[in-house]
Amino acid sequence: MSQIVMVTGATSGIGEATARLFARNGYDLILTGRRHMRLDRLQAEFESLGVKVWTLCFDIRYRDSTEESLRKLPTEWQEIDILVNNAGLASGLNPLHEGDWEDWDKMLDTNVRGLLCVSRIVTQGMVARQRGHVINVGSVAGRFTYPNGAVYSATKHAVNAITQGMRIDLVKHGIKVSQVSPGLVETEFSEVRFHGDKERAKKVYEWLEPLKGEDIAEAIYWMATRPAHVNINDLWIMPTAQASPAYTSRNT
Ligand code: NDP
Ligand code: 8X3
Repeated sequence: MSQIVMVTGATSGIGEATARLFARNGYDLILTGRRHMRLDRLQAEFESLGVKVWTLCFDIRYRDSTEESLRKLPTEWQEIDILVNNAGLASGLNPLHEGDWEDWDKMLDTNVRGLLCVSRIVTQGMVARQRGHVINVGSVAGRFTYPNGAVYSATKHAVNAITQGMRIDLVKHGIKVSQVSPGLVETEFSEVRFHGDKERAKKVYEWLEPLKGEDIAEAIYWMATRPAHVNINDLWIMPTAQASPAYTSRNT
């Protein structure tokens, strides 16, 4: 029987690449995001590979709709084997004293509260079955803070703490908990961070070769396919041209 993988934030970037890699390898997929047309397109693409797909369109910031979507999963989709907690974003890049309340709410509600809500619900089923694997998408910003990134960084430090805490709480139930912590990955991340300013977003990846969503997808897939007795706690992955969040080497 094939395993069920749920990827939150599957409509672009790392989540989309992860979903595509699992689909190519024959896993059944639950895909989430807010952009339903993209979810429909991915569903059609993956089903053409012979893979079963269920899509859930909801905003992870709202607990009621998140809970409702997950609780309404048809019985045959409820036994999630692997949860990839990927949905997340940065919004704004400002010194703390100039921070925007809305940006802060978006980041805290998506990256921390949203991840917690999905994890609580999905791991209840994993505990009942005494098996499962949760893979959280953290960031190098979960270890280092960089100028103007205090709040995004705080949310990813929280993901790091939640990952460690979940691992402790779930170890006696045979559930694996892993984290992948990427550096610069060229996705829609910077466009979202700069509120749709494509030109400014492009500059983030100029004069160096950033990671691609596929690079992180490969790491996630590798973590998910280790033998039963092996858990990968955390993988830090940066482009060769990046030494820390704020230090890169650019060929200008
Ligand atoms: P993208 O912007 O390309 O993808 C973000 C995904 O998250 C989209 O599928 C989006 O779906 C989903 N998402 C965002 N907000 C919500 C929400 N409120 N409700 C539901 N889904 C939501 O960025 P990345 O692929 O780069 O980001 C994926 C993860 O990787 C994030 O957690 C990010 O913090 C992390 N990361 C990214 C790095 C980078 O350099 N790109 C580096 C380190 C970590 P939709 O808009 O359809 O809702
Ligand atoms: C995204 C990585 O360094 O651009 O989590 O904030 S960084």
